[in-house]
Amino acid sequence: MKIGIVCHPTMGGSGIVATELGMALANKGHQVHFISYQQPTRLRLVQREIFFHQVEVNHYPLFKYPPYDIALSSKIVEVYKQYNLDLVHAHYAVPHAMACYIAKQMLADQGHDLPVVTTLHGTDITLVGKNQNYKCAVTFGINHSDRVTSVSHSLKRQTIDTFGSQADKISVIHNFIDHKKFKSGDLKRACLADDNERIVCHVSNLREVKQPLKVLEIFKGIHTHIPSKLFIVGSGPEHQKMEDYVHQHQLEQHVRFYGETHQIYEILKHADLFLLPSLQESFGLSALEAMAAHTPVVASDIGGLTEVVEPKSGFLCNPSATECMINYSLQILSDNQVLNTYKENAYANSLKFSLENILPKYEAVYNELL
Ligand code: GMT
Repeated sequence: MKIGIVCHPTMGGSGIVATELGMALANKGHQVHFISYQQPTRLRLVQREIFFHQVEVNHYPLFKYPPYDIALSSKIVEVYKQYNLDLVHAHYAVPHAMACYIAKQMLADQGHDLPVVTTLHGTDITLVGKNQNYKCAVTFGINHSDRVTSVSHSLKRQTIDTFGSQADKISVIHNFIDHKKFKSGDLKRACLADDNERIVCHVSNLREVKQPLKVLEIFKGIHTHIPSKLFIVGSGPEHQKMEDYVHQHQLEQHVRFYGETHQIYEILKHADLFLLPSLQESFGLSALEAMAAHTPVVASDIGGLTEVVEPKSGFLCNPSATECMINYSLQILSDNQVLNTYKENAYANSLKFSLENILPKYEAVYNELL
């Protein structure tokens, strides 16, 4: 198949899923065309069947907001015609579902049919999409996609509740992980922490919705009882507040900020615990990545996390329940045998979301449209 993938290219779950999906499809022999304003962060282009098409936006003094969506639609049309695409797959409804619809209509005008699949990732529904400024357009984009997939049952329910979408229009396809990624890398644990220390980890784009300051509070509670280090991977608007907290509580020797590193799998491989106290999380890809690296998870009991983190591979608490998260963390970290059991369970749980299990579900959706 010849598949166009439209995604947000920078760090963020939806772009990562789109990129990993595209690369996996190319590995299976499909031709994949990424269309975005920048090359997706995790995309490796050195493969015959992977193409990247950059959307250029012209700046003109008249435009306070350069019209990206129109440029994107035009680029989709151009790529469709040049490569004879079988379909286009939009990741994150805003603005991609609408841009794909416009491309579909432009092509229809010229006698072509471009099937559109839209995957809903989370904040495109729960935060941005339901905002009154976008809601009407997002509803339209979802309703006019040929197929819609959602990364969790929880997100599907929220989409139906918020946008009145038809239940049978949305297929749940959970996010996935390529377990082979954890087999490479030679970073030694001794480079990260002392033998007697536990390693706690958090990966996100450090926005308020992830409660990164709560991560620090929980870590402080853990560290009072068990010598440990906290590794923060990612960057975002809450970063400075986190640095201030670390300074105020004299945690400089114990908390390390790695920024947007590509060594995320190597770091996760050595972690003993992953914290994700988010206020909203339609899936929680970072929690799945942690579990695939044998790292148990303490997270919020909300959204898709309840589908991803099964009992025995971690604990879920109310997002505001700091003490609950500290206590469960201590329960996992206090005893080597308990920790090892949780590590094995976390890995076993992650296998349900393996690339091998999930990829055929996307291919089945595509096949229905051909
Ligand atoms: O919130 C983020 O980290 C970014 C956002 C995105 O779309 O890039 O993530 C959403 O999509 C991810 C991939 O499907 C999910 O794993 C995240 O749970 C989801 N984030 C939220 O729902 C807050």
